[in-house]
Amino acid sequence: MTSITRSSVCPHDCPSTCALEVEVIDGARIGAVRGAAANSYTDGVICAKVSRYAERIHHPGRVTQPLLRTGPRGSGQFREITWEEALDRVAGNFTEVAARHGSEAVWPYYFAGTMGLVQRDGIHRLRHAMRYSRQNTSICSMICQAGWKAGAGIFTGPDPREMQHADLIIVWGGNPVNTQVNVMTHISKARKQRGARLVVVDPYRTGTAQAADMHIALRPGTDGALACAVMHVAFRDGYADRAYMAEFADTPAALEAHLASRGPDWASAITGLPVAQIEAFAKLYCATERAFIRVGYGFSRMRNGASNLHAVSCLPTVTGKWRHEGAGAFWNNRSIYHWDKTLIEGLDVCDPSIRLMDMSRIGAVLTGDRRELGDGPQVHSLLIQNVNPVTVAPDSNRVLRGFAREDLFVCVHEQFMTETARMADVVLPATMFMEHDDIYEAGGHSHIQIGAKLIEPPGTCRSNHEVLQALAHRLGARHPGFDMTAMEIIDATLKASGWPDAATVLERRWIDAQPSFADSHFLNGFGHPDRKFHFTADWAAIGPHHHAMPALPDHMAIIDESTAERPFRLVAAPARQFLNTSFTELASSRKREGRPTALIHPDDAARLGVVEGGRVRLGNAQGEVIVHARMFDGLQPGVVVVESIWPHADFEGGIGINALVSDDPAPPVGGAVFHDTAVWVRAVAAEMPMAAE
Ligand SMILES: Nc1nc2c(c(=O)[nH]1)N[C@H]1C(S)=C(S)[C@@H](COP(=O)(O)OP(=O)(O)OC[C@H]3O[C@@H](n4cnc5c(=O)[nH]c(N)nc54)[C@H](O)[C@@H]3O)O[C@H]1N2
Ligand SMILES: Nc1nc2c(c(=O)[nH]1)N[C@H]1C(S)=C(S)[C@@H](COP(=O)(O)OP(=O)(O)OC[C@H]3O[C@@H](n4cnc5c(=O)[nH]c(N)nc54)[C@H](O)[C@@H]3O)O[C@H]1N2
Ligand code: SF4
Ligand SMILES: [Mo]
Repeated sequence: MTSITRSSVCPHDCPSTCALEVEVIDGARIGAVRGAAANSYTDGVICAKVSRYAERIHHPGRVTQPLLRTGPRGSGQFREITWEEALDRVAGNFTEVAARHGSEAVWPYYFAGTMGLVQRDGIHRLRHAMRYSRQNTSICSMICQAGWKAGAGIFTGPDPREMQHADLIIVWGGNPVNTQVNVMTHISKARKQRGARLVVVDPYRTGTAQAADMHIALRPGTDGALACAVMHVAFRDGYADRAYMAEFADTPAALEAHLASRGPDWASAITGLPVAQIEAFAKLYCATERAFIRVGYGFSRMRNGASNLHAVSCLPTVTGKWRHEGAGAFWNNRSIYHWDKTLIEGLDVCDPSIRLMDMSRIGAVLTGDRRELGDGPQVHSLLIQNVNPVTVAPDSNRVLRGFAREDLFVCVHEQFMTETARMADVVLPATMFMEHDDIYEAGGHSHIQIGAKLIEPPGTCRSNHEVLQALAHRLGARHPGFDMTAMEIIDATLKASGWPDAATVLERRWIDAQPSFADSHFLNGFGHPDRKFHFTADWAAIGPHHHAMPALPDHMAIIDESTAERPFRLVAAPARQFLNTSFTELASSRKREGRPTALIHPDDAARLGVVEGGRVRLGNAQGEVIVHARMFDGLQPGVVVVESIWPHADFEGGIGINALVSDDPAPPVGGAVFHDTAVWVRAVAAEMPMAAE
């Protein structure tokens, strides 16, 4: 047996984009997977689920041959067919549907199951070349983007590695212990070396909150109110940096006047937090020069999420903290890479007049909602890569009704028989990241990396790029990108974007694209044309649904507020051992997660007759879900948490948590409101609690 260590990059949808060291055995199999110690962000640490990657890549359940549906849709009955037949069927359907209904009746649908730019985004090249319907890619970060852009105007910020130089770190609406473990690495350094304090703002006591010095367990969807109160205290108690604001902010006087009526008393009533805790938090923040706010995605998944995120991003501007090392706020670095994506995405053949539909509303799209379809044709054909919408998209019952349509043709290119693949007419087997070439940027740090193919895939798996090439050939789609290998596209894209070529990046292992201290701390100004940070958000410039949005930071009262009939606010936050629905196929991850579980406050449980381990039904107008209850006092009464995303099949009743989540698009540009749901909770009566698995 020979074993060598090769470099790779974690492709999963996680801001950490870890630099990996992979043991390759006999050139054919994967052994241990470790974090690269030499990468200053990864710092030798990766999450447990990826360290067990051999279990995923060599899993006996992988799809390895093209499959054709033979039974009723969703029955799981398929037979193996050749690639020739599979591709002919898919291309044949698309050609026929486009001829009969127009090209917009075909909807290529994708997301970030892999974050590699070539394999993830290449589907746009086929879309644009064929004039197929466009996709508003809203499901994950659209709401954050809108909120951050409104204030800072550009997607960068202080180097996340600077957290080690902070005296206070605030993890706001994120749970890095579960979702991006490397953040904890850098926080730990600050705590060890500087005695830094950690504050976590999260509706429930997550693993991250458990590790914190202060946990602010607010009601979901009320971060705008909390941020306003902190800024009110800054103005009230002399911590507002007026000189900084005079130079770097648009409307400080208007903000101060507006906040006068938004103090801790006002925020306490909205957030459910004690006034004393709000005061203590505000004081700690204001009085600490090196205060670093790590902005998570979680608190944006609300109808008022963009407004709340903007409010939080105002804090370091009011207090002038951006100027200091280890201080400011950081959400995402996507602006620093300045990619030229013409070749990857076929931007040169994109016609912006082609219909754009919201991916988070795929249930609405497939059931004929004219708000998405406009006056265009119904969607008759789907090509799906790197996403599992049957399980992950809002309003699962509607999504399932849409996928059940007999007149819909569905092609799913997948690694596993996901619940979406089960609904397909044709399933194509996909490679995993160590079986193809790709290039990666990082949202949560600043490195560009190439992950090269390390081993051959099982069976006849093909990469996304190869499938797109083969379909383009059959459909007559023309673009230079279809005639190049993935590595040729990587090389050309690097050069067109002003970076070193692929050979250089491979040799150096990564390029650190972090801007200078001055630029990332906005010492030369922010991303708007006036170079100022905007307290007064121009929502109309960001998206069409801006009418109800407050220009200045506020509590925007449009969340799915609890009522007498639906007295609980549900948060459906990510589980530690799964990554969205990836890793739900691993026995090891499933065992560690246990089973779908509702965390419920003991006072609520007592009132409802819910017992530890007992079954509870959660519901609203959209559906009902059954899970097991766990007593948990790390949240406010009236809040319930179900960690996700278990497949529907793991729920008694066969329908999972996203049945309860609404597909209302969040203002101003859309985005799914996964943690903004009011539900009722009932004990499932007259049945004995079942033992934990
Ligand atoms: N293990 C694991 N890792 C993952 C994922 C996964 O599913 N599992 N998913 C990946 C993906 S796609 C993404 S986008 C990232 C997301 O990673 P994060 O940025 O961590 O965002 P979320 O996971 O959506 O939610 C994080 C936290 O937000 C909290 N939250 C919910 N509502 C509110 C609120 O109103 N206010 C505040 N302050 N907090 C709130 C939730 O309780 C949760 O603890 O993680 C990635 N990493
Ligand atoms: N309840 C609830 N629902 C949520 C969320 C939540 O917090 N709570 N989070 C939401 C968020 S933030 C997101 S981003 C979405 C994510 O939802 P998804 O995008 O569906 O999640 P993933 O599991 O990351 O990836 C989807 C699929 O991509 C496949 N895949 C990976 N690499 C490749 C490849 O190279 N080629 C092909 N063809 N397939 C590949 C994987 O096998 C996997 O099945 O879920 C959303 N849904
Ligand atoms: S922390 Fe995120 S990027 Fe790093 S190995 Fe785990 S899933 Fe991949
Ligand atoms: Mo995401």
